[in-house]
Amino acid sequence: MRLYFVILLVSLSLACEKKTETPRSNMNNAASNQNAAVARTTPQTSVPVYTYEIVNSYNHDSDSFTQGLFFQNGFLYESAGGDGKSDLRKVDLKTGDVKQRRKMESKYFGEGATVLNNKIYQLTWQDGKCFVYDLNTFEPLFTLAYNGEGWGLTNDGTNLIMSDGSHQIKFLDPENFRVIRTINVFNNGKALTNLNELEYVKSEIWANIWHSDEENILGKENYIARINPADGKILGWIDLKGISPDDVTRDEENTLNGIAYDAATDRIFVTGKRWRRLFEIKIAPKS
Ligand SMILES: [Ca+2]
Repeated sequence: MRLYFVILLVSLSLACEKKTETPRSNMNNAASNQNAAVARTTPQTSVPVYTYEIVNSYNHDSDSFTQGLFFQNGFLYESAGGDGKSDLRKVDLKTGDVKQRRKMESKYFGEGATVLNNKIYQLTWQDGKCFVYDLNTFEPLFTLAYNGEGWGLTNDGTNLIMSDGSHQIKFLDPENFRVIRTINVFNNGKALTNLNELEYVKSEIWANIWHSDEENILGKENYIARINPADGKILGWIDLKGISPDDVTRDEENTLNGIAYDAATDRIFVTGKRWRRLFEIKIAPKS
């Protein structure tokens, strides 16, 4: 009788553990799991933490699995991921309406995107292809190839800057995707993996970190890392805790992802996967 009771207790506790495990979809996790644990660390005390203020809030397509975001000539551009649902879109900021769209072939999963010299570059997650389109017409111009996964993409006006789910960021020749140099991002000496959507903001690389809501760098918050493009050093953290709690809790894959900077007006926009809103924010040091 006692043995039966012990077995029952063990079974119950195993069942409970299983239930509390976080189930994850296969979206964007292939390159991350191996190193996911190393990102769980405490913040460097010397690295400043910034908080945010919402300046404006706009509609965002809650069906768009945001993987790439940038701003150009008054419009927002977005690369949406998802199997059979991926596309590239030009969006009216004020209304959230899609003004122009190019669907990807259903076999491709759209990832990071950026514009350089009037060409839009759009990564794919696991197909090793970067599609290049004319900024105005969305007509395909050529296709570039790379090894490994494609996650985030931005540029510094000369080179493309790409993340692949690891702690590395590569600078690439926009003509042929040749790797010009690579920087490694460490936090307290440990690789900061899962670098995701990117944005080049005033000579810094800003990076979303996939599932930063589950990591322990700033507690369980959503945050952006500010990275020095010269050496990969972390210059600061932007803590976006609570910016869109409803979207984040609606589905655990609705992570903060998407940073766009409008240099012409010095505005910063952020959103997330399948979020209902896109926010213009200002940041300030956290007291
Ligand atoms: Ca971006």
